[in-house]
Amino acid sequence: MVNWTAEERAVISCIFAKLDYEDIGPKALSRCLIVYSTQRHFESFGNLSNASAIGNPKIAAHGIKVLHGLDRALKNMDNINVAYTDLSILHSETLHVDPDNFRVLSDCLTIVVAAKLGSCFTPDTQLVFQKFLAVVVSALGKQYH
Ligand code: HNI
Repeated sequence: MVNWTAEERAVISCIFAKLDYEDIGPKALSRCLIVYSTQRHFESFGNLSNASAIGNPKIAAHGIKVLHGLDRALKNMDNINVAYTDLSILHSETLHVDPDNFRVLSDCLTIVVAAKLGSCFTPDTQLVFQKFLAVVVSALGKQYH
C-alpha cells in the first residue's frame, strides 16, 4: 500500500483543481500519439496519420475520458490498485495495450500539466504528481504481471 502525507494529498488536490480536463486530456493523448506513435490502438478513430489528423474529435473525446479515468485514483488514494482492477483487465485482456504506454502517457500528461501550470509546477510539485501517476500506472499494469 502506498502512503500519502497530508501535504502530498493537498498537492494532488490542488493540481487537479487547476486542471481543465477538456483542455488537458486531448493535449496529453494527442501528444502521446504524435510523439510515441501509439496510433495502432486507435484504428477505429479514423485518420491519425499526422499531427493535425490526430487532433480529431474522437481522440479529443477519448483524452477527456482518460483524464476522468484518473478521478478513480483521486477518490481512492488509499486503494488505487483496487480502483483500477476493471480498467487493468480491460486494457490488458480486451484492448491489448502495451503497458509501457501507460508510462508514456503519464509522461505526456506531466509535460502538458507543466506547460499549463508554469511556475506553480515546482520540482516538489512534480515529484508528488509523478508519484501519483506512477501508482496509477502500476495499478493499470497489475493485470499484466
Ligand atoms: Ni485507456 C479506454 C482510462 C491509458 C487505450 N481508457 C479507456 C477508458 C478509460 C481509460 C476510463 C474507458 C473504459 C470504458 O469504456 O469502460 N487509459 C485510461 C487511463 C490511462 C489510460 C486512466 C492512463 C493513465 N489507454 C491508455 C493508453 C492507451 C489506451 C496509454 C493506448 C496507447 N483506452 C485505450 C483504448 C480504449 C481505452 C484503445 C478503448 C477506446 C474505445 O472507445 O474504443
